[in-house]
Amino acid sequence: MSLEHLVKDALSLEYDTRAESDIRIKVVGIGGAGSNSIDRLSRQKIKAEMIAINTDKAHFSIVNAHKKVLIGEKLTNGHGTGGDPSLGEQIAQMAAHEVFHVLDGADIIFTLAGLGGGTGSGAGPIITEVAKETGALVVSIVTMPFKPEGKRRWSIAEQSIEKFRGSANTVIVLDNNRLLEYAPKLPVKKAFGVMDYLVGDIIKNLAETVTLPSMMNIDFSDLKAIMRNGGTSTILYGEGNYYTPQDAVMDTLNNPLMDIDYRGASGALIHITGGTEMTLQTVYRIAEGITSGIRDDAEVKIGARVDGNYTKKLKITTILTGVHTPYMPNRNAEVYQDSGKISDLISFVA
Ligand SMILES: Nc1nc2c(ncn2[C@@H]2O[C@H](COP(=O)(O)OP(=O)(O)OP(=O)(O)O)[C@@H](O)[C@H]2O)c(=O)[nH]1
Ligand SMILES: [Mg+2]
Repeated sequence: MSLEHLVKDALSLEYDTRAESDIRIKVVGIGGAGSNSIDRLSRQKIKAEMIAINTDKAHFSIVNAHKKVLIGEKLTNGHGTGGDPSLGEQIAQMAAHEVFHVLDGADIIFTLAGLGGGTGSGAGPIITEVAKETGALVVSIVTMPFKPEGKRRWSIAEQSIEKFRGSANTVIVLDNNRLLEYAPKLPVKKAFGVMDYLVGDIIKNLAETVTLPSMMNIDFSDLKAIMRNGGTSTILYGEGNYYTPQDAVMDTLNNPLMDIDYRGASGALIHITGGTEMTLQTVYRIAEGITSGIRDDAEVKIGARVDGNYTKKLKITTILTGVHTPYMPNRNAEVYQDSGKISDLISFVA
């Protein structure tokens, strides 16, 4: 029996497009790097309130944001913490009340910080805790410093991740060093720009799949289910040609933005952007390819969006939750020892 007529009739029906949902999103950048991220994100047309919180008054003059909140002025005279996370922590505790009022009223709050300094690393986890107290789902996105910045910064960053883990629902860790491997010739400022663009893109994808009608939506409750106890997470990113999706899947699995073994991941949020030619079958095949690389019992949600700029192209971003990270030995999900090749795992993707 052919379904040709059924499919044709069904497709000719006009459905009401889903109304935009009223999920409220706030994105909060903490410290210098966090505020720079907010500035760059402000240009990406994300449907969210953009807030920069910093101890460094002068830095605000180069930052675009809906709100700028200076904290700790009495202690630092508006000059930053000079790389002292315990000062950053103390300042955030003193400002908690004010920060609560700025953050209150959102369904999802993203807190962003570059780790290694005093404000993002010290104040970041406290502000994230305050965000949680407002009742919102809180996802922190933090970046590890560049290795040449020195061991001290790296160790501040490691300690800070632990604290973020204690306060956020999910902490997405990205490593600036990975970025240099993929784009070694970029000057540092441009490399930061690429990382921030990716962070913005992830937030934008998530915001759009939960708020705008998509080819395949992720409901806010789905997002919550995966992110509520996401632990440490990271992002895989890949792109490719629509007609060879296996290459895009391979690219994605080969591009974790943190040095991790992700095969033990407990959850995956896969987001696919493609042109108008994109079919559900391709979306599912891609998702299958990605999830074949992780645990069978992992919770998986898929979102897909058609974007006119992606004709014949594909972009895949995947948030993997509950991953093992070398930054926090002995504190994580089981480590997978299996050393099977990724290419074997995804060979069935057409
Ligand atoms: N993603 C991104 N990371 C940055 C940027 N600028 C600096 N970083 C990284 O973020 C780390 C923390 O630096 P800052 O954000 O300047 O420090 P801070 O949190 O303001 O702390 P103090 O100035 O010491 O109070 C650095 O070690 C860099 O690795 C940026 O524009 N974007
Ligand atoms: Mg600073």
